[in-house]
Amino acid sequence: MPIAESELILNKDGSIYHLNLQPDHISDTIITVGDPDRVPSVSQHFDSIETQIHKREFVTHVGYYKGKRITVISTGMGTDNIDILMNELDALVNVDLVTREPRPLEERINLRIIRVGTSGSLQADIPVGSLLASEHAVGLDSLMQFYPLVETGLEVEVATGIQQALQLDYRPYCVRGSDLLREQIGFDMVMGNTLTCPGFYGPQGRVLRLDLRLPTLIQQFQQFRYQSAEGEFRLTNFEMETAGYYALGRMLGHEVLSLNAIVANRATGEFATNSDEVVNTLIQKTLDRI
Ligand code: R1P
Ligand code: URA
Repeated sequence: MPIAESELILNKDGSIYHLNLQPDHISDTIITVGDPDRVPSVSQHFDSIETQIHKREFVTHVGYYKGKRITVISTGMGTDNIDILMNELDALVNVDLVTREPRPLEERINLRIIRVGTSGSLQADIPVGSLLASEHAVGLDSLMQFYPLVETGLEVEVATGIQQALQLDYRPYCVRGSDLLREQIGFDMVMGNTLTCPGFYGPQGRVLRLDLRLPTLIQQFQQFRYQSAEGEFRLTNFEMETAGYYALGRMLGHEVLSLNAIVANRATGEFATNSDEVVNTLIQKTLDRI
């Protein structure tokens, strides 16, 4: 059955609705960033740029880095945008946009997707300026209320432990990212477990003028521990997309890694004075290792 026009929406030129891209814009390795202005910070290192396209917050440059074809795309903020990004990227490679039929299993393409983003550390021993690779992500957002994500026993136990510790009305979801990509690209970085929040202020425990429903949220996340056969699990950092990437990556069959430039430390109250430099170091390392 072809996918209906209302479900798989194409623009007049045949490009996919939000990303505004055609299948030949997609390389097998994709770097994603939140901030549209970070796309040129990545592509400035390319030997050549063959395509530049944008629509809304989705800015895309396609080019070559040391002979390797790379697509870099911005997503804006939040897992709602990651739902759009991951579904449309997957459709570009795994659905025939002319017949609107999903490709047969044996023709499916597995992408490698690497998020290069900023993040706030929860732990005093992970200072600003650190580079952190997310081993697991815990989603506090609602995206997985709408998909049948299968979690491992450990993931369910961690997520349930967090729900109980914070007395949340709902169970967060927990997903491990790509071990392969983490070992290849993040091998010398801090290994972390990332909390993906549906906001930057209240959901990350920031108080400006509004009181919080969970006033001790930061301390409870800092202190949360889960003992497993693999060792002690602790939560390390806050951001707003990783769990959505990891969950949709698992369900769609793509390898996904989230890399974090730590620009804030919520335990010490610091913000990096050189945040652009930290992000640029992460970009350079990522490009050299993919
Ligand atoms: C918040 O300032 C934004 O920064 C982080 C968060 O995940 C959120 O998107 O990532 P980016 O720097 O990639 O946008
Ligand atoms: N991005 C976030 O989501 N939180 C921070 O503290 C810093 C960057």
